Amino acid sequence: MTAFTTRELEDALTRKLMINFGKTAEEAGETEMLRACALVLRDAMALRGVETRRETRQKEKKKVHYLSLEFLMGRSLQKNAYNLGVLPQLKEALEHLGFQAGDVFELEPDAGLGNGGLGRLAACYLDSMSTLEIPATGYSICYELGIFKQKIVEGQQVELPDAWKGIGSAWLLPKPEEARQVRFGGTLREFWNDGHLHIVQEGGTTVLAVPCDMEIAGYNTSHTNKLRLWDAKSPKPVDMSLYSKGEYLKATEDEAMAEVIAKVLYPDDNHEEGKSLRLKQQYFFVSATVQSIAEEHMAEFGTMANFHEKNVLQINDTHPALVIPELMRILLDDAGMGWDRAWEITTQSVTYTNHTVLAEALEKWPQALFERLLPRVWQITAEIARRWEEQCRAYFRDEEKVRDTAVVWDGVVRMANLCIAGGMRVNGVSALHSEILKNEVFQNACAMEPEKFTNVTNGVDHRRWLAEINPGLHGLVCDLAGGEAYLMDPQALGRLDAYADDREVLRRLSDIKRRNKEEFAAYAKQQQCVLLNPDAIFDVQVKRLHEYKRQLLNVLHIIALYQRLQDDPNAIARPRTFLFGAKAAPGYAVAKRIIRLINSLADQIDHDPICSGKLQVVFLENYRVSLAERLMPASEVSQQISTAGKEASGTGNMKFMMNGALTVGTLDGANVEMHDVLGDENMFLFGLRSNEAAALSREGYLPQRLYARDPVLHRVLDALKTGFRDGVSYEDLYRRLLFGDHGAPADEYLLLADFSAYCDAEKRMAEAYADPERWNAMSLRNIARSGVFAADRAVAEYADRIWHVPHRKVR
Ligand code: 26W
Repeated sequence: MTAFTTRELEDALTRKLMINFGKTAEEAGETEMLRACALVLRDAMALRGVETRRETRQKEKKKVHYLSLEFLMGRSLQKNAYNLGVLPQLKEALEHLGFQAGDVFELEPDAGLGNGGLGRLAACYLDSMSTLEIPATGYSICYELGIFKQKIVEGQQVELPDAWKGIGSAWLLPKPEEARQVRFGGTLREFWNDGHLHIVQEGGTTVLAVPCDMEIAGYNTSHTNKLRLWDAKSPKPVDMSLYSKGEYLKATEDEAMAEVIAKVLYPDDNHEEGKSLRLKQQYFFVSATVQSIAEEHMAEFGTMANFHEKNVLQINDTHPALVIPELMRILLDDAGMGWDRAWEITTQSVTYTNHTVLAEALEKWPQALFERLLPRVWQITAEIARRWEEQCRAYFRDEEKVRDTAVVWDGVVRMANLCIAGGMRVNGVSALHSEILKNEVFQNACAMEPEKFTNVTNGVDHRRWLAEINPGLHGLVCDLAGGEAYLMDPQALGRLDAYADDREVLRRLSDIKRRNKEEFAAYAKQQQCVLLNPDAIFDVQVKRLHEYKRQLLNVLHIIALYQRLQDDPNAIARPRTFLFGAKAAPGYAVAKRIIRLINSLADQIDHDPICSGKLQVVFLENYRVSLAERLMPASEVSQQISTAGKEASGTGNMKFMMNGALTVGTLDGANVEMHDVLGDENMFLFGLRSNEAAALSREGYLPQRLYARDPVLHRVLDALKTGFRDGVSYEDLYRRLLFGDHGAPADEYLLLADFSAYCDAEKRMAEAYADPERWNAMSLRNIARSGVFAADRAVAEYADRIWHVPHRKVR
């Protein structure tokens, strides 16, 4: 391994500054220094990447291709330096050259190429795949604009564009020589030649896909994978021919269409819009990816017959589902295979992970749009659908079930069913979620092919989410759990369990948390001009804003606390600070109203002297990876309160746990498995179980009765109607809960049903906090038992049970 010394880094940085910016270190600014750091590390990783790929080729290793429309990478400088083992040297080199390392790191924009959980999961898995020495590549779109930047103006969310590439592009290596053409529209012409039916697509438009590669270094290994981001360009030469034919308008139209494809990440999380540009994005990135994988395979093996033995294509939710017909197209039209052989190879190459059960997130495309945009892929999809339907009909002999499992029905293409038909495995992301997939959402398909369905519970990169962001806690873990071994063996965290009654250890743990809270308070003051009280319990809910995640339930409870304080100013023994961070999809009006409500309530409490030093609500602007990295180490309570059955897994819950926060939560997603290792005594569970919640929704639920019967709830809901000192009424939310609107049933996510149980859980939590020794012991056990939620464990499971690729061992 080429580990740099401080001196070597200083020299390399100095040279980079001169070569790229024509400046000495004294003349250079922080931004130039940041870029120089990125370029120096990129060079080192590129060399390792070449070596990794050479060895992969030479040993003919099987490769994993991880396709995702989202990779929420966050910042890379500290991470890469850490994985390369040069973080201390880099910091020192920067200081020697007259820079503050922290200030330089802070300038790096987040690569926000994702919405939330699904995108961040992909980023954590890239780290683990490199660290476990699995030959793997991630594929996505090189969006010009990532997830929008959120500003709060007069309590409301305003979206600003996130042009991250100005500095962020320093990590990217564009490879224009490896560009691929992706074709849209046109018509098909069929002809016979040499006894074969040939099909060619004529006319339409072509878009150039230019790869921009980002190297992904593993920890404690020289194994380096890459993330390949496709940029969309107009193929100028082709368009010039249109010009000469006089089709000026068409030529410019095509150019505009080409470049708009990679313009922006769709900011909708768990809500499918059915927009044609989104389908173009999906096919653009899928086609470029499959072409590049197939070409590389052909170059190496000269045949596609063994493609499935040397490649596995993992698709992150249904967004890249077009890989199935696209791989078929290449096997049929380019490799000249027959249907059955092509189908066998495809279905042994593709594997699908589902990340949501929300009906509105299930991707469906109008057949007419599909057919017009992707004529050949449509033909193949229709044939896949026809054969699958035949198979289902023969198996079920029940038209209702045939309809349910169909890939194409009533002029609609259903992507999840396409993935089930064309994939070798289908998995959910937590035990409960996978059970719901098998027994409910995909019940019929699962009856037909039960062996296809499995579970791999999510995990998070514990090197980033513990060691890197929480150096104090990392130090404690090293002292108690056998040094840095846990970095490669997350289950070693379990050794902390033995210290749960060691007062000295618990005191250290509590000091670390205290210092982290103070640091976060200083950051919040500097960023947002809010004064956080480090003596208060830091009670945190950060995640995308969605009704099923029930930020509104959290708010209802805070209003109840506030009203109690009005009646009795001594009602709260322990000061409490409730922190929220959440982006709402720009078109999700109710979510935006909830953000405004949080800000109205925060303002009310802020201006009420009774609350001073006792109760505080803060909405943290622009929640993103780099903010989460500062917040997790300072958090004490983790709010994971989704309606049971709705949150596929959650991964924030794991990050909080690793950093010693205690969970107030429902038995949903991976909270169930957290409960398995923690027991009732180390978390604060409450509320309906998923079967109970489903039954209640099914059997007709009457929130108005709860409103009539529970005086606390009654008063809280009335406060929504009245509003707060800013004069904004939230009668719309009040009505939505009690009466429903726009076809949504009253209180669809059962907030009122869980309200009193939630208040009780919060009360138990506050009582536990009042006993610091008990609290710190619980916190320590949370950290100790979080090893199972490391991404290394999850990726090893994928490798063993789904991808069938060897890997470096983790425990
Ligand atoms: C088509 C629009 C759309 C966009 C994004 C639909 C669905 C999505 C994602 C699947 C939403 C998502 O991020 N799901 C989250 O995935 C995480 C990783 O598995 C889970 O931990 C979360 O529970 C799940 O909500």
